[in-house]
Order: sequence, then C-alpha cells, then structure tokens
Amino acid sequence: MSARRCAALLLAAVCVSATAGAAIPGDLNLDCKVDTADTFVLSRAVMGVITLDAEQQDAADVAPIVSGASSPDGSITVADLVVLLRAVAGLQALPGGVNVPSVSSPSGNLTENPITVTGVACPGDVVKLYVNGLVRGTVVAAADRSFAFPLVGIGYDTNTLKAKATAYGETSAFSNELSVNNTSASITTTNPPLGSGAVTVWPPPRGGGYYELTTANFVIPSGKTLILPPGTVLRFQTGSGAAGGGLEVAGRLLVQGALGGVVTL
Ligand SMILES: [Ca+2]
Repeated sequence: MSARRCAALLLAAVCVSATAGAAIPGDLNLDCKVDTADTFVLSRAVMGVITLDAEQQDAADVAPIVSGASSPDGSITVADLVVLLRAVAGLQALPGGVNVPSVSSPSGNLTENPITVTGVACPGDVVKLYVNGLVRGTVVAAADRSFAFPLVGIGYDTNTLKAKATAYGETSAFSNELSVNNTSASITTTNPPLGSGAVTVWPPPRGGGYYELTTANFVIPSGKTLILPPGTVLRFQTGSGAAGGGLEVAGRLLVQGALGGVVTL
C-alpha cells in the first residue's frame, strides 16, 4: 500500500511519499509501546525539528477521531499530536498494529548448517521467515523482543533472508534483507532439528556431507513433514544399546529419490 503523507510545518505543509506498513498506531519510536516518549518524537516532528521515516509516519497518523475511533487521513499535523497525548493519558483508545521486524544475524559467509536466524520484533508478534523469497517457517517473538529461528538446509552460494511480522490481523512490510553466502565445501550435520514450520527440507550437503542421527529415536511429529530431496544422505549411528539412532514417523516423511540423485538412508 502506498500513501501520500503530509506533515504540516506551522503554515506550510510538507508532503512526502511513503510506503505505509502497518506500524503500531502512536508508537513513533518503534519500541512496541505507546507512551510519553512517542509524544516527544511527534511534537518535534510537527515542529519540523525532525523528519519521520515511512514507518514512523504510519505510526504518527492517528487523527482524526471519527465516532470514537482513530481514522488516519494521510496527513500528520498537530491534530495527531493531540490524539496521541489523549491516548497516552488513557483518554483515547488506539487500535493495535504491527511494527516491521528486523533480522540481525547471520550474515556474510557461512560454514555451519543448520544456522540460527535471530532478530527483533514486538513481543508476541508472529514472525514469518523468508529464504530466497519463500516462507521457511514462523516463530513468535519473546517478551524481550528477540526471536531465534533454527534454519536447516540453507542452500549453497547466495541466499537472502528477510521477515514479516503479524499481529492484530495486520502484517508488516518486509524487514531488512540479509545476504548469506554458504561457501562450505562439505557440511556434516549431527541431529539436525526440524524447523518450526510445517515443512522441513534437508537438502543434500555439497562435497560429500551428510546428516547424521545419533539420538535414540528421532521423531517426526504429527503435523510435520520432513522432505529428503534427491542426493541427501541420512546416516544412523550404530552405537551400542539404545544409543543407536532411529527415525519414527508420526507425521510425514517424503523421500524424493531420482535417477542420478538417490537418497541414501
Ligand atoms: Ca513507543
């Protein structure tokens, strides 16, 4: 969604084009709370002392109030400041919203598999992780705003990582995008976890790498699917007693062998 945003500077009106996300109404400093710190930011913006970015403009547009409800009009003026002051004082309810998350690691060259993608979103928001434009799973942000997503089977060479957050029925714009370069010549993964999403893929490691299960019994739970694409090698430890690895399928196991790309178990 694209919108024209206008910030009134005394008698002059400055309009900027902005790509609206779905920021938390009133949360101008994007800390997931609406309080006096936000009124300070908005008052400085209305006076023209600072310029709000696109997400802040989206959060700032809380006026007018129509039939008791915030009805954003694409214009940011002192009227928005009045509404925000009343909201902070508990005199005006504002609707829920969602801030844009950020992903912070990993980046650069990788030699590990799986990797853990970390980042920040508002507490309780459902964060959807995208790898090369495809959803690879979801995770809920913790009370301290952090989230961590175990990602199994990152592809070779360049991969892009980014996220969206959902809360109160609103979905944010995309986060920042990280570029991750998997340069590993050979990767061996022991006891790889299943991703938090419904589907996990263990692609074939390059250069003779393989997956190894050393737990007594690795379980694919009901509702989860594990896909082994052509070329994947899955080894089971043959230790003594109960130490030997096993695979129990309560959900789905999809083994995708092909000519020239057998799956080895
Ligand atoms: Ca805030």
